[in-house]
Amino acid sequence: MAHQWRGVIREYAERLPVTEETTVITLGEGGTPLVHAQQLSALTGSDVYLKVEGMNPTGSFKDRGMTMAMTAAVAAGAKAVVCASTGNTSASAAAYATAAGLKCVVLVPEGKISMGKLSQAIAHGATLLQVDGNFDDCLDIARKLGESYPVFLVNSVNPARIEGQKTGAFEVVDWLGDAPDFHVLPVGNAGNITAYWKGYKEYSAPFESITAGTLAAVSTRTPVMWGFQAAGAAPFVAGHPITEPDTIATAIRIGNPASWETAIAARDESGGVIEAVTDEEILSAHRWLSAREGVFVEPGSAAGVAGLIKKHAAGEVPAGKTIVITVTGHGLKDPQWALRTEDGSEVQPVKVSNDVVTVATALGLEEK
Ligand code: AN7
Repeated sequence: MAHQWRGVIREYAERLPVTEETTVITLGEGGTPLVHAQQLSALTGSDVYLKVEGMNPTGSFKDRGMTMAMTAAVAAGAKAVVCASTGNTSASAAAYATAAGLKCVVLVPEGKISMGKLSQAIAHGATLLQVDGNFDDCLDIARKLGESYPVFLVNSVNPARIEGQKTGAFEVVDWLGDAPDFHVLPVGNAGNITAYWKGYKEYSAPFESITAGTLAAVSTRTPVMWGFQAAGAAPFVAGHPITEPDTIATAIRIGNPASWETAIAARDESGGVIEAVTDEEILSAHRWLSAREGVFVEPGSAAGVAGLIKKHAAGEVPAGKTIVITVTGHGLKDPQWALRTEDGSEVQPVKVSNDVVTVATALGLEEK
């Protein structure tokens, strides 16, 4: 019989800090498709898969962490939650706070979040404040609010978020039967690279199960982690925080990542890299995904694919490997980019009169 996915907490309860008594706040997140990317596989000679996180309830990977953070907020007796966000965290926090019956405050950088994400936060009834500053300024304020005021912080500095997000790695291994050789993903605030690495490490070690005793490791290995930042917002490449991050990929327009040390650890322990891709490379990968793979993502989500294509061009992608790329958020979050052609002009749909012959002519079709 078909199995209804129960959300990441119930699916992975034993590996998360919850008990049977925990009140679980879920919208059914996780269980997202691992799509075989035919054209990227043909390009590289490796088996390339896309973990399509846009299929989560609010359209991004943030939901995996938010189910845990909101569950923790309820357990702590919180009445209100707060987050800073480039957009996706706020959309997710607003939805999960609604499901939990909590008030939600979101701080976003003025003018720098996409309309889809802004609309989600408003739709779910969050109190949204546009701060005259960037994401890093917003996070600074959110942390201070969490410390000194009666609001519960649900940014990824809250360890519950990382716990939830590590389930992405579990799903990849459960689906492939082992860890991939490489895991590629965009890096912004660096919570996700931290979480995936944690998940992969946990799955590669024996596990003390409460119900079943000591279980063997699920995977035989851990992947090499490859993270990619936008060139104008690449503090890990610079080696220090950036005060004025800038990129069209607003999701990852972050100059001072909160999970700095754990991201460096993921990179170094896995023998991986964190490198930069330009906005042009991001938009080109965005176009590749939609036009060649059939997967529509938001620009920031394409940074990992841009990185793989760039490294392939440099001769640095080995053939015959298994490569998973997390594409982090849905294309409908920020759809305007698809309507720009490669030379930067706007796509204009062709207008025709209401008549089959005119339409056939416009299509270059001849009558059979
Ligand atoms: C689509 O929503 O930081 O490196 O406030 O929305 O874990 O931060 C979003 C980040 C990648 C980077 N892709 O992940 C926020 C926020 C998308 C994103 C990232 C984000 P992290």
